Amino acid sequence: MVLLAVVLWLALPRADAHVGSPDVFLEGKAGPYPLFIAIRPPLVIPGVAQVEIRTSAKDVSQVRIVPLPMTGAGAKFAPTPDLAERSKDDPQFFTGSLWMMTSGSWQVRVSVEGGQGKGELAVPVPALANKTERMQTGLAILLSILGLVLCAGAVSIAGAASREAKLEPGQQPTPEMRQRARRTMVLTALLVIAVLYLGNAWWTAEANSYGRIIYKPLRMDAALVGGSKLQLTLSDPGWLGRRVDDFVPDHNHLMHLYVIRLPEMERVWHLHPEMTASGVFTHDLPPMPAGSYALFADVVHESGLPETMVAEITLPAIAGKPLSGDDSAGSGHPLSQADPKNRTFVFEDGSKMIWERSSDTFPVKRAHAFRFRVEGPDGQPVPDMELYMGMLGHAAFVKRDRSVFAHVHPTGSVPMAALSLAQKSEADPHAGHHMHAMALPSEVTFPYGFPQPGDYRVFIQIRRSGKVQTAMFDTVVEDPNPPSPKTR
Ligand SMILES: [Cu+2]
Repeated sequence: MVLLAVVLWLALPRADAHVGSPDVFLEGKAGPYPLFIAIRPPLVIPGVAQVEIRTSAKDVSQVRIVPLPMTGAGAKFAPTPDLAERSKDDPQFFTGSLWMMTSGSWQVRVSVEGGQGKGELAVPVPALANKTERMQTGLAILLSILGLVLCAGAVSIAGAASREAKLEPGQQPTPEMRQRARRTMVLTALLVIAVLYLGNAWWTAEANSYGRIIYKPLRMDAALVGGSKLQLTLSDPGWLGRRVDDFVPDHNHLMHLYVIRLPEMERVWHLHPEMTASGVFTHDLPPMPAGSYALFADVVHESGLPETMVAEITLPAIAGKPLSGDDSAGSGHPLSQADPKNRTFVFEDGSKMIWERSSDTFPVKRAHAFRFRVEGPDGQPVPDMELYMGMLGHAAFVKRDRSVFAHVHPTGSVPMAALSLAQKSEADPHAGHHMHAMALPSEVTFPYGFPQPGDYRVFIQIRRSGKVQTAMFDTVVEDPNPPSPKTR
């Protein structure tokens, strides 16, 4: 019977605000203190989020953390913050864990005290129940055996009681007594089955009601209309009630769409469809070759909850309109020629982007500042970097099998729209990242951590002298404990 329950607790497919990348990475400032924050939200709600905070400031005396809903009354009344624990090995590294009690759009408020006074930074964290925890197989087998023993025991105790309870010591039961005992045992067995059946029904009802809060991303259906117009229709597959038209602009666009050519991922487009009807986004496609394309569309709800919708479309050759506005395109080598050791991407104009990394592979889940440097054909740092949609760069980390997609900025994996919602009190949440000076640095960093082992392609976009340039790199993310046959 416990086995039945185990079958009911099926793990559902994972889905996240990005795709397959639930952890939140943020680089920002709490007042004068620069922080690099990684938050790993729980996979089940209620559950515990793990918080890691690194600061480059040496004079931090304490760090406090507290979870709050992003919007509504709950956002105004903060409970008492917890003290984050300072690492014994590294005095600039703090960790903590926080309970997230309900599903939805949350923030973690980080307060720092130190030699330069106080500072605060709010980190948006989508808390989404992503799955039902599955019972461990060993435990399930053990409980099943114990359950069977218990049921058999109940039946045999009832039989023995009805057969022998009235016997004097030493006497043998009569055939009628044995007959009655058999009847009792049959009745008891029926009763036990009835109890198990009702218990199972109750369990199923509980599991189903939890199933309703398990996060399901918005559905996106892609179609080609009128020869060259892409139409994306959003619908809610049923998850806690959610609108398909309550989006807020994230660096001036309601939707950021990555179009990646399949299967080789050698072409990429970063487009910005407009909402032309409730839940319907359209865009005039640029010239594109016939083929299959993966679509990853980022939006941010009014509540600050970010979502990435996924679709695939097969297109004929599109004559299309030239790219305009913030739209951009890039091309590189096909995946079949991927070289994870290659750290240099050469642009058409002879300038290069260099991925500054100390090894060819990365450990899974480790928070890391990914650094890319741009140099001219002469090997000198380029002097003409510009902001592209308010950012020094845009990165997309995509696993080859497409089970991971994360659109990351120099501030981190949190969409700017959600970040500014969380820092309502501050005038400019990303002050440190908007460079006011004329010359921008010729390198860009992205805080991120690969969520799963596997082969990844990384797309980096920058803008120089009015032109967007796209670099492509490949890397391998290693599994520190590959699954052994013993642990499943
Ligand atoms: Cu971006």
